[in-house]
Amino acid sequence: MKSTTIRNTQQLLKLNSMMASLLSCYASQPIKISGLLDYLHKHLRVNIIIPAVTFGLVYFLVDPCLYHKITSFPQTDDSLLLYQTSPRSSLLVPYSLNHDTLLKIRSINVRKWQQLHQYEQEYSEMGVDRRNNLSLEEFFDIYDGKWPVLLTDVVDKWPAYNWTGDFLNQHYGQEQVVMKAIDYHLDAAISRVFSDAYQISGDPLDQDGLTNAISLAVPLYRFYQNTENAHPKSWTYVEDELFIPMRPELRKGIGNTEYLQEDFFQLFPEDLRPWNAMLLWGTKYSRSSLHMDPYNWTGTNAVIQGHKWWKLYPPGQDEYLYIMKDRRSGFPLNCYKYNSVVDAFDPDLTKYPRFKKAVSIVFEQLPGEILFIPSGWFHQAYNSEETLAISSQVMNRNNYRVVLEEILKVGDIQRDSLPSDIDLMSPEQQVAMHDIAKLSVHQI
Ligand SMILES: *[C@@H]1O[C@H](CO)[C@@H](O)[C@H](O)[C@H]1NC(C)=O
Ligand SMILES: *[C@@H]1O[C@H](CO)[C@@H](O)[C@H](O)[C@H]1NC(C)=O
Ligand SMILES: *[C@@H]1O[C@H](CO)[C@@H](O)[C@H](O)[C@H]1NC(C)=O
Ligand SMILES: O=C(O)CCC(=O)C(=O)O
Repeated sequence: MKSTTIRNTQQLLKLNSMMASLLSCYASQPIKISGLLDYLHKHLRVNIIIPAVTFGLVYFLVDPCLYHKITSFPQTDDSLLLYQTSPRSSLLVPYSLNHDTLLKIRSINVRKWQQLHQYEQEYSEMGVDRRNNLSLEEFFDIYDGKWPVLLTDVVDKWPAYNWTGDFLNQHYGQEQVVMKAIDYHLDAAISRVFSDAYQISGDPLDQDGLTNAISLAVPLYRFYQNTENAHPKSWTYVEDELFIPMRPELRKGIGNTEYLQEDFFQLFPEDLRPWNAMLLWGTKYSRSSLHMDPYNWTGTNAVIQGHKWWKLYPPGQDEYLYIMKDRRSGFPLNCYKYNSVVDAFDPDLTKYPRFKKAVSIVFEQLPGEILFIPSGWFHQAYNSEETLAISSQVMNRNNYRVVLEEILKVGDIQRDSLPSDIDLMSPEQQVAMHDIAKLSVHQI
């Protein structure tokens, strides 16, 4: 029998994975730490001695994937209890993200990182932190899937950080792009300025809450010629998902980012995988709609040039946001589309009074910064000057459950077509099972 005395945090952290697998054996009942230690002793033949002084740290041992099961940590001497809410969340039953639980997990992790940093680190609870040299572990613990963050030392390493409007116009001016246009006197102005445009969509209902918007396909130079002509109620915005991915020389301009390396979307068959480098080039005053990203994924937005203002709404405020009902993305692997009818940067509070109650965090993003928007947060961007940016997304350990639920919820894949042992599989295996999506989609 091995005997180990835990003397410091480092050693405690090493026990992490062992404790995690043990905890998963104990669904839905409170566990006494002493019970766990007995278990370790009996089944794994290890004797772990945890001196009282480190005892309070035991809760750091729990694997992040299991945190969602734990709702509170009453911390008293040796009867430290780990309360678990429910058996491991099952793909076979409906699920929805619980922001309060995520905040609890975050606050536990905050204590862990403050101890590791000798309490120097401040974490914002009302706004957004700007971070550099952030370790992957701290990123996953504190921010990813839980709270937005701006990283300041990622984009400056991408060749794309050198892109300018001139460069894009010179090389791609004749190429077609998808552009949103807003104008008070829409038809006249748009057809005057963009005479060679063709309209992709002119139904204001399709424009996600922005008044008088249409979507056009135009040669890029047409947009570029008019970037100076923007007004608060008349502006244009290139929002093109395919422009960069279709051009390998541009795609190469976006660096591999360690924070985006774990991406389960790559496990989807290629024709179901979302495009992951959207060109966002807007004039002053241009903006996105207030929306949730497809599959409620974790979105990223890298500003190359210009300044972007953001309003981000923590999850759980649907009742204040006037979300359009029954809309779908129409992607090969379909999902619901959650878009608000409210323009958060110019809200009509007479028409949408409940919107007053919605709580958001508001901040400015500077060139060279990349923003991570956690799963489940409604958001809207506003370009306070001409701004060039690239957005992307990720599915990883911290949000795959949300993404899979959004896929299952639409019903193109029948929940009961999933193998009954799917909950025993690793997250990667669970995601890869959605390959059967291909079959379902094509059969329908
Ligand atoms: C995705 O977002 C919508 C809109 O807020 C919400 O109703 C839904 O529950 C979310 N999905 C999950 C799986 O949490
Ligand atoms: C970045 O963080 C690591 C520890 O995570 C540290 O060793 C290194 O010195 C830091 N680098 C800079 C430039 O701050
Ligand atoms: C940007 O361009 C400058 C000048 O051509 C070059 O020195 C630099 O390495 C480039 N930066 C990146 C990230 O490619
Ligand atoms: O920069 C913007 O306009 C916001 C883009 C965005 O939110 C998105 O691509 O989902």
